[in-house]
Amino acid sequence: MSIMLDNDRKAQLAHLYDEMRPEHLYPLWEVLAKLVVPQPQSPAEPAHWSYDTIRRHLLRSGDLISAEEAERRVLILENPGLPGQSAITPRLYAGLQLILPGEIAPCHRHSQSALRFVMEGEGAYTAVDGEKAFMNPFDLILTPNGRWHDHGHPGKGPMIWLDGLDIPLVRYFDAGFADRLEEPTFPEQAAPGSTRMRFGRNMRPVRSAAAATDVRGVPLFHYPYAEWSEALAALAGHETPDPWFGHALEFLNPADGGPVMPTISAGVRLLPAGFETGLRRSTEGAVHVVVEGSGEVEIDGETMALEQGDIVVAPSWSSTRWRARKRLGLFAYSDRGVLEKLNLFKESFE
Ligand code: 1HN
Repeated sequence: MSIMLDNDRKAQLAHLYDEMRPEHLYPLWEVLAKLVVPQPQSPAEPAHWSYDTIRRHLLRSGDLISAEEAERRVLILENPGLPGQSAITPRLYAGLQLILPGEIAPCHRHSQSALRFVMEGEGAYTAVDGEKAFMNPFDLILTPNGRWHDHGHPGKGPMIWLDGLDIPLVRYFDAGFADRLEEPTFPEQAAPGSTRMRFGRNMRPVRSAAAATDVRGVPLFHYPYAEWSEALAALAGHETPDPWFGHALEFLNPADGGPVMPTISAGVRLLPAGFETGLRRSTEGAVHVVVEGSGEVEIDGETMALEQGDIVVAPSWSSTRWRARKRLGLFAYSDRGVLEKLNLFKESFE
């Protein structure tokens, strides 16, 4: 409290506080300045994980525990400013998942929404309500909330992907439910690729059973690298890069033109070799993955080197600048869609 009080009033107030505490009453004027800050002061810190380091530890865990035993064999990327919270930002979770040939990760569903961004391997799938999406490097796959999902790996070699979920956000809303299917895998409901045929080309089915399927407003769940990289490369050949984003595209939910899921937005960008962005801040907390190339990122004055597969988190209102040494391809997911819906999205450019 910044107002000046004489000792007598201070003592009387302290006495009042003592008597109020058992009644669960607390004076706002003692905490107001902490509650209403002039700008965001995220408890999350900017942080960087090298893919080689994560991969080494993840493969070691693969020697010690099976995907089925673990339910999901995942190493959580824990923000150093949020210890014990299984959070990479105050609203988002990130983890790296490993599945080995012959393994399955059993079927379950929950209120949390998830995206998978494939880091390496091929031949594994995620099944969403019984439709398999076979995964290739840098594919984006969604498991929107409430949908049954299991993973399996009939192919060869380790398969690693990034899981991005809204776990801290759902925890904050006290809105989490989950259940396990009795069977380890959901019965096959549709041929792989069926949903992409219907919704993956900016079109939607007319008068078929699929048009009426309850998919809770998020029909499409597979955005292959082969398609998004082609779109981004074409764009890069035709426009001058934006000073802060380079060439950038957001993945859309074809049903409403909004973010891929209500709680998670996702996009990709390409910075030409030698390109340096301006400084940008925003209230979105974002997790970035290096898809190709190398360079560095400066977050709140701290410079971090970037190689393929590296993962970086830029918390709300951190000041971020990217530098591409070789042509730099990035994937990112964030809570931007949530902030926009709540009229809390704000950004500034320098
Ligand atoms: C989950 O369901 C998956 O389905 C991965 O692969 C990570 C982290 C927390 C809660 C649920 C998955 C998860 C998760």
